[in-house]
Amino acid sequence: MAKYELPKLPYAYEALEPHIDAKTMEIHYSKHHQAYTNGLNTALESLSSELQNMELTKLLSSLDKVTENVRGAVNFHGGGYDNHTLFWNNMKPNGGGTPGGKVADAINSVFGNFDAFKEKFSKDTGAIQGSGWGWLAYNSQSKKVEFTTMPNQTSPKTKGLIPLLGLDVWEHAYYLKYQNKRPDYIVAWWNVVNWDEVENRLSKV
Ligand code: MN3
Repeated sequence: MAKYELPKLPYAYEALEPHIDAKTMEIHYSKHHQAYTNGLNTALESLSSELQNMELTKLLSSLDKVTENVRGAVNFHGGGYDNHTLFWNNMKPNGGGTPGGKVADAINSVFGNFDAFKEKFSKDTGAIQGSGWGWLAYNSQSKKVEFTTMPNQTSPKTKGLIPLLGLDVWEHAYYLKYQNKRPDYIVAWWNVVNWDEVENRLSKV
């Protein structure tokens, strides 16, 4: 059985300062993401070899095939592993601004304009009760992008959606710097969004 490994962080812990502080990045990546990685590997041990060798995206969208006693663990740790991998890469130093290209077109056609999208994403992600994520995702049925929130570590892939841009609003993602002020973290986060990566993901759907 292949073991998942913590993927390399594409920049240094302090690279997203002042918007996301180095200590938060260090703990988030080296402790939390590592824990999801370990949890996924442990959960996989009790699966059939067919499921063990299934590509993670496919596994997350086929949770009904996973026996009930480990389904929750695969959903949580598999989602956590995948979500964070996407998250590190959909941020970069000196990011932010507004998207161009296909992403701009896709957002404008659904939300009207970028500001309306940003407002909805910020407000609804900020309003998640407890832990979860806000996502811009591609729906291959409607062939449009959509905004969705997901609880805990559940991946948008479990709903057949292709994640394009994710925002982690678990307290571990912001509490050291922003304490209870989740909306301030969200405002700051837009400054590190890597729109080139979002464009890259959309070009592959
Ligand atoms: Mn997290």
